[in-house]
Amino acid sequence: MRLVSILLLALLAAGCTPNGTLTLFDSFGDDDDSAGSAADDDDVAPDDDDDDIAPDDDDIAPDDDDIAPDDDDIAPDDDDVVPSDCDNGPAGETASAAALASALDIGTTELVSVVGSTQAEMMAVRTGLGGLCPIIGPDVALLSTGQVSNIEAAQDFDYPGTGPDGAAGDLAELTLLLAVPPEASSMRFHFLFLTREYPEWVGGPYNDAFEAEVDGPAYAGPVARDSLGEPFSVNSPEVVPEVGVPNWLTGSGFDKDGATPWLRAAVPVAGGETLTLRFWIYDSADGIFDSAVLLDGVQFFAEGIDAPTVTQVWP
Ligand SMILES: [Ca+2]
Ligand SMILES: [Ca+2]
Ligand SMILES: [Ca+2]
Ligand SMILES: [Ca+2]
Repeated sequence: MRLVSILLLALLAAGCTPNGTLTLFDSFGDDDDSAGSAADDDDVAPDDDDDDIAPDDDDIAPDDDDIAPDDDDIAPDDDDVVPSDCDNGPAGETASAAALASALDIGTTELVSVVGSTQAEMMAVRTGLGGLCPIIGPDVALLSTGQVSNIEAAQDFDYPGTGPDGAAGDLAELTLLLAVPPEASSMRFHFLFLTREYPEWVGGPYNDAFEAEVDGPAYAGPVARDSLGEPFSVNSPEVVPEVGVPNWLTGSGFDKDGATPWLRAAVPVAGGETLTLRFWIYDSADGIFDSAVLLDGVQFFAEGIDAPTVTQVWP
């Protein structure tokens, strides 16, 4: 049995304040700034080249930078993907399944019913986790294979006696019955998977996983699969220690571990029908080294798609 690793984090004050989280999303803006910096670097090049042709080439680079924001504008909700602020409110609070549905930005006309994990301490509504901010609206839903109150302290939690090595009990889930708007042809939701199994147990048996499935008339089956076609786990290529944003996991409790960027799953839906959307996350092989998932922004769109997709939306 593995030793429980209790990582006592010194929560950096900057990482727990709006300023700290602003830093992260300023960094999102900094991506554009970085591109601008690159253009600035290019600006140096033309001077070195001291001919007219090179500056013309460099003019192309800023134009490329302009294209990136334009791409973001293509998806109407991507404008919402850049919150201006995120306040890491009080940690340690659990929440009802209904509160989680609200954090998922599901309208009252769309929510038929919601059922959460039997372990309330494995679910929470958060306004942020460390420097990670919501994608849509002021808050996110959090599911954990441990106690949500201990996440930022990197304290793993095993629910003993509930199955082999306790693993069977370390399951958190949220099941939503949704009424699809009549004009909708696709549904999207956003997720960010974090696991303390990274990197020690890559390729090992402790592949905690986040899964999602939809059961509806237009599509029934798994959604939110990784690039290998598998549930998101420590073995997913998308689980990484860094995404190019400094200190992106600072204060989350997963500082020394790995996570995915914010990803967006899309799935075909049938307008006017109802569907079941289920999220669940679980420890594998034993109940320790917890994993968690942030869920946000369940939205319907008129745009039709042929099959489920996953797209990175941040950074
Ligand atoms: Ca939200
Ligand atoms: Ca780890
Ligand atoms: Ca685990
Ligand atoms: Ca656990």
